[in-house]
Amino acid sequence: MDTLQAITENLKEGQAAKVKELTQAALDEGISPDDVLDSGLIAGMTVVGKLFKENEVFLPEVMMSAKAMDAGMAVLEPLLLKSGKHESKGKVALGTVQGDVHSIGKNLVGIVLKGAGFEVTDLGVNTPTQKFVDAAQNGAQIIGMSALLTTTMQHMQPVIDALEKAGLKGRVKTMIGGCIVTQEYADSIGADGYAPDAGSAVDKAKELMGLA
Ligand code: B1M
Repeated sequence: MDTLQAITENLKEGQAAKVKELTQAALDEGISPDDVLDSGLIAGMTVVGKLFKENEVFLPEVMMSAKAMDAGMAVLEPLLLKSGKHESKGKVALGTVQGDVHSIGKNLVGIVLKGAGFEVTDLGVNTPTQKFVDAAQNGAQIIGMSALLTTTMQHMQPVIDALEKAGLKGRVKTMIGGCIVTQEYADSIGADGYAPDAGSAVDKAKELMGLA
């Protein structure tokens, strides 16, 4: 088994300390941070998601895997941020919508946006509509919303409506994402942008700031 496979396997087993150690080992072997992320950590979480859907693993195991993912991400974060020390490309406020506590994708998008030179404010998870509006009033140029549940994606539209009501819709752009969100859904609720993954979120944010 190579190191990336070992990361995937240990993430599946929820072995946080081992995932952390193997993430460092993969970097020491010369594997790029992007490959460790995609082919080690995200690959592992994808397997966990599939097993969860098929009722082969349950919530406690998924939570252990999420902790292991965080442990690996903590090793990668400084490297993913490295390229971001230039002048600000814009201010992004990022939150997981109300009722939703999934944080991993949102955190990853935040790290990659920071790495690309954006100033990112993390609004956290289970974020009420007003908190997004406050962030926009406090200078955020892009409001980013993440949702992973079909039941919580419905909280995205009220944020867009509230921004409009506060007279901010023209000045502030909205970007949405999460594994159940689609471009069609973004269009249907009047979001300015949608991104299927963290890399595309950077491209979309640049486009929304008129930098692309
Ligand atoms: Co939950 N969960 N979960 N879960 N969970 C999913 C999302 C699910 C698809 C699993 C399944 O059934 N296969 C399913 C949702 C089904 C649906 O609604 N259609 C589900 C469910 C049902 C639930 C609960 C309801 C289970 C229960 O209680 N019975 C519950 C809900 C809790 C709540 O939020 N109120 C729940 C709980 C949890 C845990 C707490 C155990 C844990 C989260 C821990 C944490 O985040 N700290 C968890 C996890 C880990 C998952 C899975 C397995 C993995 C999610 C993840 O982190 N993926 C997930 C199954 C899956 O996705 N395959 C599942 C890795 C991450 C890098 O990807 O988040 O998609 P992702 O982010 C990507 C893109 O989507 C995109 O970029 C990211 C990076 O590439 N992106 C954006 C995300 N946000 C973006 C924002 C942007 C742009 C791009 O712009 C702003």
